[in-house]
Amino acid sequence: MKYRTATQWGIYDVVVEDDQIVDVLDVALDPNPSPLGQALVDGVQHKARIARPAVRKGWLENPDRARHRRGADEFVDIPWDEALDLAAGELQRVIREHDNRALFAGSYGWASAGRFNHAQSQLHRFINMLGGATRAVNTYSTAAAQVILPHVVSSWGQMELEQTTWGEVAAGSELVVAFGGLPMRNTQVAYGGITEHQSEPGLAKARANGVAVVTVSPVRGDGSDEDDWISPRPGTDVALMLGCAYILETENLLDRGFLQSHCHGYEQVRQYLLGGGDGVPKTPRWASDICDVNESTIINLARIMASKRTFLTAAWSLQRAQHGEQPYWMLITLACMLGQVGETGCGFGFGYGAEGFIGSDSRRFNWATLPKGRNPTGFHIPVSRITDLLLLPGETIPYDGQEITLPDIKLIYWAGGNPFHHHQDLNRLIQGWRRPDTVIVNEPWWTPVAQWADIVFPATTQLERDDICASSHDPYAHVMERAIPPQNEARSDHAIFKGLAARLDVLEAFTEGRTEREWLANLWERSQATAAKQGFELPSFDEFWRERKYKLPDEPGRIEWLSRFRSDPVAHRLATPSGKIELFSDVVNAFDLEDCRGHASWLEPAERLGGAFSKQFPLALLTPQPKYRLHSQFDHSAYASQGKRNGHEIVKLHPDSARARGIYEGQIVRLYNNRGACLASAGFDDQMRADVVVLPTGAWYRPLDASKEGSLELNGNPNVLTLDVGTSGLAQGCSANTCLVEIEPYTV
Ligand SMILES: Nc1nc2c(c(=O)[nH]1)N[C@H]1C(S)=C(S)[C@@H](COP(=O)(O)OP(=O)(O)OC[C@H]3O[C@@H](n4cnc5c(=O)[nH]c(N)nc54)[C@H](O)[C@@H]3O)O[C@H]1N2
Ligand SMILES: Nc1nc2c(c(=O)[nH]1)N[C@H]1C(S)=C(S)[C@@H](COP(=O)(O)OP(=O)(O)OC[C@H]3O[C@@H](n4cnc5c(=O)[nH]c(N)nc54)[C@H](O)[C@@H]3O)O[C@H]1N2
Ligand SMILES: [Mo]
Repeated sequence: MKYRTATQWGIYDVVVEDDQIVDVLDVALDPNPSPLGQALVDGVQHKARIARPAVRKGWLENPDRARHRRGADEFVDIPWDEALDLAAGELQRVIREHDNRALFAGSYGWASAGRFNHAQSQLHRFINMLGGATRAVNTYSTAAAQVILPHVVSSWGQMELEQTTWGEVAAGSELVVAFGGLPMRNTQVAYGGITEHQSEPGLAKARANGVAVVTVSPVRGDGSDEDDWISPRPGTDVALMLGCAYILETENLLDRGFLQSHCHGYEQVRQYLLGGGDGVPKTPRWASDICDVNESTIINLARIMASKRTFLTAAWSLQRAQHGEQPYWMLITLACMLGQVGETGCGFGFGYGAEGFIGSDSRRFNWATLPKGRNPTGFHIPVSRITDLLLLPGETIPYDGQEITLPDIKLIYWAGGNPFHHHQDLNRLIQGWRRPDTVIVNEPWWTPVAQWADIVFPATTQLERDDICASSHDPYAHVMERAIPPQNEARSDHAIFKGLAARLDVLEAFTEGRTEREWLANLWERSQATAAKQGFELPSFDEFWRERKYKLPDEPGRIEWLSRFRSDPVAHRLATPSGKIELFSDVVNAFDLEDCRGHASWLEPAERLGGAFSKQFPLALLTPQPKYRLHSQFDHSAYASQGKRNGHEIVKLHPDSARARGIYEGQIVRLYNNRGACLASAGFDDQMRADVVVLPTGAWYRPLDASKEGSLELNGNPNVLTLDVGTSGLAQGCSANTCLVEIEPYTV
């Protein structure tokens, strides 16, 4: 039998014989399907599945919960009823003895593409009914952008969903300058699902139309071999951009009219460029010393950008670093100086090599989601401040003009994410993670977050339940069919919370008396109502389920918001205080932060090549998204093993820096700094900076000895090395790409 399913990386048909998944097939709808689907073949019915509810032995047996043994303890299996009783009792106790803020239920993570059994949404709905919890805002992906861009130009939602399309780039642009490149491996993925992978064909069409691409990245592979390649030190793009801006200003290659009519505060930027304030003119020479790109290359880049119809774009990775607000603000500043913002295919945009929906022109539609209610505590932290939260109760951190005082967390509930994948400086996380009384996790597999919990509920995967995939950036909705029975004793996330809700007297409120199937129909009906308001009709739920998919009608011609703004900046004023693009923000300036000033600036990070700590740790570590999986998902599958050798993730390094360290290809190496150490297998790449190493994220955290602090990590999880500081007091985003290491052959 064939069953339709949807993942965060595409739509597939799953072939099942005798309740066993035997094959996964691409669907004809997708012009460029992702091979990531193959992970489902062996990854779902796998010995890594959690068979039945489990409780950590030390937690059960000790009044103090033996918290120091969390992650290093054995588990005992217990029946569902007992496990639910224990978890419900703990939730009740913590709320009674402390308050709801002592629960942390941010539960960041991607989980499955299903609308209904979206683990995090189910958790949030459930916990809100208990009086709420401490939650988290923004994402690891784009936190710095999400906070800075509304001050500068517009909401992140608009930036993501309504920006320049590939078609417009192909039609209107001559030159794309891509900071961080356009790594097509990442466009396999799109949050909430993706039907037609359009990025690769879109980029190919632009190239075929004669659009030239300059890849600005420490790694040439982020672009294609035919592109010009400029390779700055990681984390120094702002200096490079400032050097270009200096040339535009001093050679008068800029559009002063546009800066006057459409932008606020260029004068402050100009003074900064020319050396006002700090007395340092931001010359190409100055920039070159920081970013290690030739002065002449910087000058040429500025001149060529000014002579072409130019589109400037940056990967999301640039803002996933300390002071990550700055490269985005500076890129916009540079584009405004060029004066082409709002012209077809020109100006600026972000993330064209990040997720597969960026740059697509498909209709956007707000599909109904599971109603989550209101969080009565109203309290949240910036998502990547999780360790600060756990470790530093009572301390106050700045965030976007506010002050947040961190509560004392007694219970963590995580469903659908993996902090031992996503968070930085895992050895520091572990110190915090061992402080609360209780950690409860829903997981299908014995992933690290399950291994580091006290009460573990086995969740079904999407292939063991019905669901709907429908994402606001994809024109299709799809059925996600139950293809196999629940494995062992697994239950859906909804059923798990239903079990808890029954014990905590919120069953009726939580389920509203609906079965899971009735919920799916309810979601569909609410989307029908939205469609009716927009003047079109969705088929009935039964018809949708029979047809297994539905495509939105095409949208009447789209006009890009920035081209509207260009044509009339008064009638189409932006939502910024001045209504213009704010190259200087009075609001941000008034926050009086040292690490995010009133205009885009070069700010020294805590560590970088050619700067702090580079003598001791002379290699910059980049931790991009993995080609062969989504984050840590299906790391146990045969498909993901292509990114590994002998069970270790492959770290890419330049043959020259390998040779200088006596490392041969395929050797097991140890990467280390003051925060931690991990093993990886050496892979060579001579098309990258020799002082950079690349270890993709996603290998399951596996310490040699979990009972020891700072234990060597064996699989190649780079987050034992990365830096855990906020991007700045403005956004407090994730700074993963600010990281120096040393590397050596590993000998036991
Ligand atoms: N060093 C470094 N670190 C990074 C990044 C980086 O660039 N560098 N990138 C960051 C970014 S952008 C992101 S988005 C994060 C991603 O971090 P996460 O989203 O936390 O990573 P995932 O591996 O997708 O975690 C999803 C978890 O959900 C589980 N799961 C899947 N389906 C279900 C289900 O139906 N029910 C339940 N209960 N669980 C399910 C999976 O087994 C998995 O453990 O990582 C961040 N971390
Ligand atoms: N296959 C796959 N695709 C994915 C994901 C996945 O796990 N697997 N995850 C998805 C998610 S959640 C997200 S948020 C997006 C992330 O999308 P991005 O953040 O854009 O992707 P990354 O792979 O982290 O980084 C892209 C490239 O930026 C370069 N780079 C890093 N630092 C610098 C720098 O300082 N300067 C310059 N010039 N270049 C730099 C690196 O060489 C890297 O290859 O990807 C999505 N796509
Ligand atoms: Mo992300």
